[in-house]
Amino acid sequence: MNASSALPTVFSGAQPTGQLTLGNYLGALRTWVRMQQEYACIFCVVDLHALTVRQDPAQLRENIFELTALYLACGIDPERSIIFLQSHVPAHSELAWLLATFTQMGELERMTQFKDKSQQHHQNINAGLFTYPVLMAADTLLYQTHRVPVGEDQKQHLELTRDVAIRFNGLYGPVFRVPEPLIGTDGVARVKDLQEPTKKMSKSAASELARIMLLDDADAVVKKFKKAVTDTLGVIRYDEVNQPGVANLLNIWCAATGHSREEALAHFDHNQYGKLKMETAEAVNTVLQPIRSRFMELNNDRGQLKQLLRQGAEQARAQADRTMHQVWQALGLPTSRT
Ligand code: ATP
Ligand code: LTN
Repeated sequence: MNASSALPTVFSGAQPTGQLTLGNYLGALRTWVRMQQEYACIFCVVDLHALTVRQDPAQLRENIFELTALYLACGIDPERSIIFLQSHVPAHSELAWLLATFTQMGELERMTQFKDKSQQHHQNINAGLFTYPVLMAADTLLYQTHRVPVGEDQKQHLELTRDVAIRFNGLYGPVFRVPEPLIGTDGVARVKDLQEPTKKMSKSAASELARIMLLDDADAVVKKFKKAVTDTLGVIRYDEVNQPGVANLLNIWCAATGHSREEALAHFDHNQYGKLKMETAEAVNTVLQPIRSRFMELNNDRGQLKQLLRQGAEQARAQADRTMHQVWQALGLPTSRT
């Protein structure tokens, strides 16, 4: 089965910038896994996006295979879904160039991720960092995608994708499907940093204690939750403004156990923060344990991962090329390919 079937198409991706966090899993990957039942899914390892921040070549290569193995360990099934590497399908870069001519400087200047990353990497504010959302638009539009499951931090980029697609279609006719974002339907739209709970948990956060990695061992998970920043109010309530740390722990506990917020508040009523932290750590360990053990096996077989990415790229290329033909034709570019 693949995305050329009658099912609507899902496209999403993550950057091989390091191991995945609990935020990536609860905000995105867990939804991807579930969506495989009802959609023809395409999951990309977006290596070209990762290059917008300076990467060590050997480490990047390692991260690419690890991320592929993590996709599988989380439950992405290559028999059902297409898994591939962005740089294996040149149409992503080609379409990004063309779409850049339909994207305004002002639109890109407004992107909060660009503003944040320019501050974090002030010595390397490269043009790729600026046009990052255009490449992301190319990723989804190439596959005539219906739905894009992502965390809340990507909402603005998807709005831009929609604007560019609508603009292009308005000029040349219905070349692109305008994709719908799907944010936080199956988990937490934005898991917060455990040390600074007003920020999102990020792979690249400075402090190790700030983030739970999917491959952290059980003791590390307990330690990080024990040290999670809360407040001095001493009451377990859901209040994102005054008690962001507690709210984050409650969200994570709910996502990991499948309980509602009301059930969480009833369960932890009159309890201390220590119990909330310990039970959240246990619930997270229950979710992560099977992922960790599957990962070990999958990551060892590099030959199989390479083969899988090759096969995925072939399937993706066939679909991407169909869209590229329509785009060239719409723009008046004679194609040299048959
Ligand atoms: P980096 O820190 O390197 O910028 P990242 O942690 O944001 O990376 P990505 O690979 O860019 O990770 O994101 C993969 C997916 O995970 C995206 O759909 C993104 O929206 C989602 N995601 C990332 N962080 C969180 C979070 N804290 N909560 C919910 N979803 C998240
Ligand atoms: N920018 C996204 C990763 C990404 C993506 C995509 C997600 C690149 N291309 C297309 C959905 C659809 C991020 O998570 N930082």
